[in-house]
Amino acid sequence: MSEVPIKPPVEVKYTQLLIDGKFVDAASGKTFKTLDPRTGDVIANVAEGDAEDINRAVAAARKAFDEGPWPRMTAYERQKVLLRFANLLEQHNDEIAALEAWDSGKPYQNALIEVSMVTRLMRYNAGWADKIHGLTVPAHGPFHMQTLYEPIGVAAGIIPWNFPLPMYAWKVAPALACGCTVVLKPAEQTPLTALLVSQLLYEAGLPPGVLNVIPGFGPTAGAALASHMDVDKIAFTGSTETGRIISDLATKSNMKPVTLELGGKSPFIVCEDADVDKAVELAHQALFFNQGECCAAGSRTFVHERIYDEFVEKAKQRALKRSVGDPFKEGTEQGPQIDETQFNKILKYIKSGVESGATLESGGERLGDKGYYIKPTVFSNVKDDMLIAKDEIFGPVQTILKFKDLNEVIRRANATHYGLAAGIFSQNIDTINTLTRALKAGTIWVNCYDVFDAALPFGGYKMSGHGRENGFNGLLNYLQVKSVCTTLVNPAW
Ligand code: TXE
Repeated sequence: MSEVPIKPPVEVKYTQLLIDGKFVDAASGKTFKTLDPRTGDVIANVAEGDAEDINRAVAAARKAFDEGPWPRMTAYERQKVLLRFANLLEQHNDEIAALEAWDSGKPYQNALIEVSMVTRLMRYNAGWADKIHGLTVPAHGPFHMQTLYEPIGVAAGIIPWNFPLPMYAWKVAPALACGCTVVLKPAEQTPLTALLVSQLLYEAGLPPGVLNVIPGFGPTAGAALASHMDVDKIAFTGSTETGRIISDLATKSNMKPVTLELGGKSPFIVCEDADVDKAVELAHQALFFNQGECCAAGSRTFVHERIYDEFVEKAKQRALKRSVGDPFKEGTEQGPQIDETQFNKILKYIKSGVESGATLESGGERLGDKGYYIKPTVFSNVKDDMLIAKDEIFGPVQTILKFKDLNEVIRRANATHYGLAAGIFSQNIDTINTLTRALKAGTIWVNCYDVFDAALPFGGYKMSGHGRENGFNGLLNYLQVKSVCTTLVNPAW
């Protein structure tokens, strides 16, 4: 492990589809370009999977599930493979983080932290492998009743580009721990690390076909996966619009169960009693972390009227100080946005914020003339009905809203179709308890934000999705519960 971050060009070792344990070209022979968000330059040409490749991958996963050995290996054997993989992640963490930072634009140091989160997540799920077991159930009658937990079968994952490795791990780790086989489609913007780490998983001893990775586009490869009759379960993270499509495809094909983790417009509520400096810093991180490309971003900063003006001035000063630049430069807090589409979408929202009468306190434009950098942007005097307060911007744009009392902020915070997360900043236990219970969101962070843990379930209320990932709840997505009832010949014994 080097102390100096590896800088691009990192060697791009794998650019093909991974099917049945081997790297192969797409059946069509087609490739697509993955780009460096710092410049828009091509990093590599990657095999472009489509429906035919999905068929090949699902067939390999099906065979690996139906004929084994993976689901029939002892849980302890499966656990050992996953633990060896976690060790390999640690040994290769520089290389993996550098490739991730290059392909996604996130600061290298953050990518390094994500590799360590993924390592922990692998170990956590590996730990469950030999602890998943059913119950003996008390019967009303002369029967022996029991439940068996069985792997659900071939599990599919479709993941986004904002956290390519954590999203990979959220789908792959519980599925493998339960004994499922997997077909994964990474986002077209960030296909590289999924291929690199999957090769490490095979080096750790995964049998052929247990994990298949098909880079490609949503409407082709993704849709083929969601509608495949031989896929038994699908998990998706991405936009609410695409989540709806995937849900429809799953229902219209074989009604496979779907886990959806979708968009958000999470409130971050700064109460009257808050230490303003601390609240400003946390609200800043809650929004600007990962270039603002975060499903859980605290993207509606509600501030009590008594401290509102001071908060706005300090939030502006903090945003002006945020260091935006090359993800590989020491101290960089914010890299470029992922691609031109997201870059233009964010600039459009900024324009709409200005046009709708919000006050632009800082930023509001691109930084430099190369790549997809955007200056940290702060809007004050934001009203609930403005687009910037309603839509998921998914960029470095903080919107600060004023509130007077608790009931009002509860009503306004909940007045959204989303319900992924919420933040509370207060020292008052009664205020905290009231808000914690009243806010309709899957995760509530109190005096902290963006704290994720392999053991803590994550997922959304309302149109932020359904199902939970992580923790034991995450494993349940990949298990069937079978009830077995056997007649007792001699119930007295
Ligand atoms: O997302 P998509 P996009 C939000 C965020 C962002 C917006 C659009 O607001 O600005 O979504 O981003 C695959 N069938 N989030 O267009 O389309 C696609 O190939 C099957 C929030 O990148 O949801 C990729 O692998 N699959 C989010 C994945 O879906 C399809 C993270 C995500 O892409 C498909 C990312 C189809 N028809 C964006 N169309 C979060 N919750 O964290 C696309 N895909």
